[in-house]
Amino acid sequence: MLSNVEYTRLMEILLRQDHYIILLHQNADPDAIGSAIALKELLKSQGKSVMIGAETLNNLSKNLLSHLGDFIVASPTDHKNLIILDTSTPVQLGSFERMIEKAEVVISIDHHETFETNKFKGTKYTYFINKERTSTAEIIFEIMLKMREEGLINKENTNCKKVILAILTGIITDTGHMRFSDVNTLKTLIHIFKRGYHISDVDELLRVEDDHSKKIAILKAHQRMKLYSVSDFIVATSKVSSCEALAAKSILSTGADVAFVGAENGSEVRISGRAKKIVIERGINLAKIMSHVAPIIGGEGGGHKGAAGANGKTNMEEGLKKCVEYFAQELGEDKNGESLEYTEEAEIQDCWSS
Ligand SMILES: [Mn+2]
Repeated sequence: MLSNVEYTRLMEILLRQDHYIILLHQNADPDAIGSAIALKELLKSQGKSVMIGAETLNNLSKNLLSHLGDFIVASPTDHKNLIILDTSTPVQLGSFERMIEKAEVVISIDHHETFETNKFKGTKYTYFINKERTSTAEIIFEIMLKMREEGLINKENTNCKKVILAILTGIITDTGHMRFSDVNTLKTLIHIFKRGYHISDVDELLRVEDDHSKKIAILKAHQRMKLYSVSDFIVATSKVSSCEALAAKSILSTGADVAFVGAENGSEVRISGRAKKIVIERGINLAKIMSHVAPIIGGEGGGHKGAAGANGKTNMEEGLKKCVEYFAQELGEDKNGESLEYTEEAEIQDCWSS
């Protein structure tokens, strides 16, 4: 927890300057960008002008930034007052690192181990490091609570909803969707929930949309699926023009135990296989199956037990059939050296045709 002494010292320093840039580590995650958006809003409420700088953002952060209607700068500016968030070493700032040397004020707020405090000793550096916290966003939330107690938040010109959603997203992602949360995380969440917010409010922000062609490939893979029963497993095959690995993975999540998806593109044929853990535990190795199938499509194959592929030039249909055949063989050999019989399930009935 941020002690009252620490908070007072932090506010004293923060309120001294009028212009700030908040700097984040490269490939900034939602904890970094969420903390930055929230702190920017809080300082704006005190009449400060604040920018956010980050060399790159990850996809979730881009989502969060555009959803909350904020923006960043991606290259160094001539600001002299820096607030560095969620970043344990200056190198992680990328091109922004060079701003530190010319800076007059450097404030680091973080929950990581160190911000190379030995290297940066001097009056211009101030550190608020709380490695007990599961996210930087929680530290920013504490600052918000204390500012509110002191009447430092002007409700009229502060977008509280934006602050809360930014902080909530940071907490959820940095705790691995609560898996690494602790008592303090939950205490923070109780405050947030009491204000009428819930985790589902940021669900949408945490979803990165696949692009159109990927969605089509996955849906078509499902549409063209053939199903086979092999022993007690459901094997699915399908074909697409691209994204075969993604499609195979997606078919597993739909319910199949094993999926083989082929892609044919001019003179190129690729087959991707995916299998669930229960299948691998029965001694199946997809890499082995793919190396058998590869000559049929005129190429090479390999990979891992549960995720493998083959690249070739021709015969995709035949290749897919062989995948199922070899799978049945491998499964059968495991028991008595003979191939298992396998049956193709009837086509999925169209609800309107009967
Ligand atoms: Mn973090």
